[in-house]
Amino acid sequence: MTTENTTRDVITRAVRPSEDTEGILSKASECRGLDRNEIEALVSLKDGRDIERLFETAQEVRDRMFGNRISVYGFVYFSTHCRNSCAFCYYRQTNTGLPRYRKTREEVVSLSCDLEDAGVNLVDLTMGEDPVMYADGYAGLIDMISSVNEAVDVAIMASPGALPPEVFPRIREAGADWYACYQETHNRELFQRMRLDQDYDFRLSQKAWARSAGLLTEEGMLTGIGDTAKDRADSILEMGELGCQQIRAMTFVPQCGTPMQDRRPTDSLSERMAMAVMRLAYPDRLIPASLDVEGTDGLASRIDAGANIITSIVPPHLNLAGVAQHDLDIDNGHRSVQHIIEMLDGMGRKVSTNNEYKSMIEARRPKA
Ligand code: SAM
Ligand code: MD0
Ligand code: SF4
Repeated sequence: MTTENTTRDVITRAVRPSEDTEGILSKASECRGLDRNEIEALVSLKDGRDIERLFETAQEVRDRMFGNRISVYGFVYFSTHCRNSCAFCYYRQTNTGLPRYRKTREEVVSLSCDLEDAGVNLVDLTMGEDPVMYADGYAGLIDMISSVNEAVDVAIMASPGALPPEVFPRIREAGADWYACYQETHNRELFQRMRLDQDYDFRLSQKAWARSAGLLTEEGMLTGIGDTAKDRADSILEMGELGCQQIRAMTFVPQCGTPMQDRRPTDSLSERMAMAVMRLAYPDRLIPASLDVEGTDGLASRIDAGANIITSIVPPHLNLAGVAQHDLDIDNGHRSVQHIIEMLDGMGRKVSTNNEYKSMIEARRPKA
């Protein structure tokens, strides 16, 4: 028998009966990690009771690692201009006729201070690959990060798109703690259909370059883009093996004016199962529940999938957009820090203090 056959046999056997699921989950609940076949078996679960057990085990492991503390990230999408044309993204360059904005440094600093005062643990400075911010050797981007860093004491994440290697030390020196850049899929062929005209290896290398500069890194995958269970298992493994301290899944939300606008929206089950499997395979990683897919209605189910971070908190009435959900729950105040703190309270959970959050990231920060 070839190795390939053996592997396939193991996968088929592992996926089948619930006893096997229980076996995998009890190994996972002891934080002994998961191998490739076990990861694929768990993301492939179909039986409702098995899936419930998966979520319960993910919660147990999360609570053991992080107690009842959840950290909260404010989202500042400060420029919606972009030179790229990702097939899934509303802000792709060729989607003309939508209102775009670029906030000034003063606006971004003031927004970040407001988020800090409201109680976030981190400010995520996100933009499209905006040529204006990239001009003059990325001067606008670096200036934005260092201006926010001078004004706030909370952690900073930069989500500025793919950069050349030499820019990462400057991002770190400007004061960023984190660099986020999502591959979306680790299936090269699917990547090419999603991130049109972008280089797979260049994007994957971002995380290694960032880490060498002493930045914490976040990697992510999309579900509902034509991915199979095997693709999702591959992504979970690759994201873990890359050593990214924060890893995520988000369900694709179809966007008007894009080549994927007529795709049937999928529910969030695959996303939540992927999150739960990440939690079991990599117990100490930070895993976000994004409000950018189903708004606050989707919060509890993502906490129940093992998340320990809430992202895409957006203050109301400041004309800031989400990425996948441009306006859902923003101006009604549901994505405000205060409302999220109240929701967490109702779930018997507390927002991390900034000291707690800082010691959590210090323990994980790579050496430059
Ligand atoms: N422009 C930078 C980049 O692409 O890396 C940073 C921001 S980008 C807008 C952040 C992420 O939002 C993407 O990597 C993708 O995972 C997610 N996203 C964008 N459009 C989405 C959609 N329609 N549905 C779900 N997630 C989406
Ligand atoms: C989120 N809309 O967390 C944000 C975004 C970028 N670092 C994060 C995808 O859902
Ligand atoms: Fe631009 Fe990011 Fe949207 Fe791609 S996902 S089109 S890089 S903003």
